[in-house]
Amino acid sequence: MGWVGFAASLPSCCPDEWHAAVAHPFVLAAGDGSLQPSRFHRWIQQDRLFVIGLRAVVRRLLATAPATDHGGLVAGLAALDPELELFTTYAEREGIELHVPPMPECVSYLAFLDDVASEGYVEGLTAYYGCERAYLEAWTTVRERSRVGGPYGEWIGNWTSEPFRAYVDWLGERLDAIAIGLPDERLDGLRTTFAKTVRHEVEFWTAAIEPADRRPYAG
Ligand code: MP5
Repeated sequence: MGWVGFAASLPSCCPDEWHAAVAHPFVLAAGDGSLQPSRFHRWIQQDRLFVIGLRAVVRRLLATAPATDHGGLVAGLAALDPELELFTTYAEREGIELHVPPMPECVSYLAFLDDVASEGYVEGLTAYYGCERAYLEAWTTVRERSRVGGPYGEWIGNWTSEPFRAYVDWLGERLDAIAIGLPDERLDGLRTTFAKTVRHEVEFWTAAIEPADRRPYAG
């Protein structure tokens, strides 16, 4: 067996959380088209707010990034503009209200990412990598099962595109390049950060699929 890089090894350090995130009932139901539109709309509202917050997190990462990582992160930041457009045009088309307050799970996930980014670049990069890798893998899983032209196809396409996969792989390479020089205790801390990130992903999906009547704040 070949050498497995640090980034690639991270999911196997928290297998239960990872499985819960990448095979979450929300994303599986979105993939086979059985997800109720009201649940999907709720997630659209919240994920848009998440992406807006994520922009600020990436800017914070950029402030401490080594020169080698600037160009890639700037490109990643720029890719969020068309993604936000996709949210807006979809919401207009489907009549989804975008002026809603963020759900607590959105607020706490963003606060976590911001805290981690303020600890240091490699910590922030680990969490950002976990956030993006979880989306890539979750939507890739459902892509394989989804009906062509299902109701949520454009979203599946957004997070399974070749450029997106290449970006997530690049983040992993940058993480590996730094991790190789770190002591074991520090690597253990990064594994914990990754696992916490994945737990936030699970909580976000779960909050989006829970019945709206139990969660009045999301509109
Ligand atoms: C992503 C996302 C992926 N949109 N929402 C959550 C809750 N986690 C991860 O990030 P991006 O920047 O949209 O690819």
